[in-house]
Amino acid sequence: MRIASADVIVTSPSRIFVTLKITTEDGVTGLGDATLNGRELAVAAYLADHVAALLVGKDPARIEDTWQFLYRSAYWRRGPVTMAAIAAVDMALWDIKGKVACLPLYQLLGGACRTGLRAYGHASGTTLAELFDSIREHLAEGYTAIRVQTAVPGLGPVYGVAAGAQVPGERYDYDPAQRGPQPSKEEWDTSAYLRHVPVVFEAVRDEFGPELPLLHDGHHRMTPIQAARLGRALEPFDLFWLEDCTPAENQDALRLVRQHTTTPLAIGEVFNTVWDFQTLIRDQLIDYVRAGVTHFGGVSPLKKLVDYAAQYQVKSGFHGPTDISPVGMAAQLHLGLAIHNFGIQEYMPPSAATTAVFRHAFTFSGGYLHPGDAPGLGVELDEPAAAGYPYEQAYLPYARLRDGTVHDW
Ligand code: EZ4
Ligand code: CO
Repeated sequence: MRIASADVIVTSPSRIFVTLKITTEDGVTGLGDATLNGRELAVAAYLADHVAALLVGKDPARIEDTWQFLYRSAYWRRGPVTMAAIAAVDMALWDIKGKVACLPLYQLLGGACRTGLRAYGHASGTTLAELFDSIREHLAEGYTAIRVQTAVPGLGPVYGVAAGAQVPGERYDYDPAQRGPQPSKEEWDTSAYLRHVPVVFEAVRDEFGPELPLLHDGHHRMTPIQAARLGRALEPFDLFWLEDCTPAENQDALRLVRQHTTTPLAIGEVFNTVWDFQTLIRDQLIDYVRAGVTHFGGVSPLKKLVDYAAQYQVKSGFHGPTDISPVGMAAQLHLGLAIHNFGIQEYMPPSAATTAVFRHAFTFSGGYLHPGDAPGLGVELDEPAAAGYPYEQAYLPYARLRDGTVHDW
């Protein structure tokens, strides 16, 4: 069996998704997610202009060899564009292998280690009352773990807080990218944030009790000593994790944070390879890896990462906002079901429009996700429906301090 074609589909139902479809000579198709929020067309061009022709005529069964060929033959390694492109190929080939074997991907990865994947949802509010309502809505939907983000007094819109009333059934949660030719500007003040977050968690614990697992995303905003201070201040409120407390480039920053706090630490949604995690895992500076299958080169390298992490009792917390398409989400749900050191899965339900384009076998019920038992990834792309949502430019916001200095968003 040989690969006959590789096509790139860009569609924008509720947000932009880039999908690779590989078709074999005997008509089996595999899907891969290549979505890179705010830089989608760069990955589409990488695939269409440089990778598609390299795949034609190759054996789709040789997943690891194809991965190594794309990673090493490009010479210029790593980076989000390259690794999202390779990820899409890897996922599509796993999808084909599963369909040929008539097995869901998790069976090829060793079979289920659990009955379902515990998910956490994103609660947010500009006021405590709004936040409490949002937490209650998530509990009513079945979530058993909740990420808590709020506005900061004195600042305008900030990361993680739903922008306003959402259309019921369309999207109930926060999608940071906004359509238009320019990224929107948000104001930021880390001192105001550090004063406010412990107040919020104390109020949430008072209202919801000690047992509900709570998470928080610092979104790369703090210096190491600021992160250490926040981690320590949050210890009485027993967080499941504090995520991305410092910018991702400097792995040693986490050493300083770790020396000061027992709040569990999660990092790495923007990481592209195991090398970004090497020191963090080996020196036991974190508790959860936040890599997502789409930005980490696919299922094959993510499996290697979690196997390495397992030696140090570090668990998975795969990145799962809606800028991972249903194809990418399905792929990492199969992996999460099959690994021993699964931690938790971030989940924002795809909108009705997205689900109509990407018909998926995975389910969310009673707070738990399951990839389903359809062969391969269990996602079918409705191409006519996808064509009804052409590309519309969108960018993530960015942040400036009060004096105008650009800050990590
Ligand atoms: O802001 O994926 O934990 N989740 C996150 C996400 C990121 C988006 C950026 O595209 O931090 O919501
Ligand atoms: Co995050």
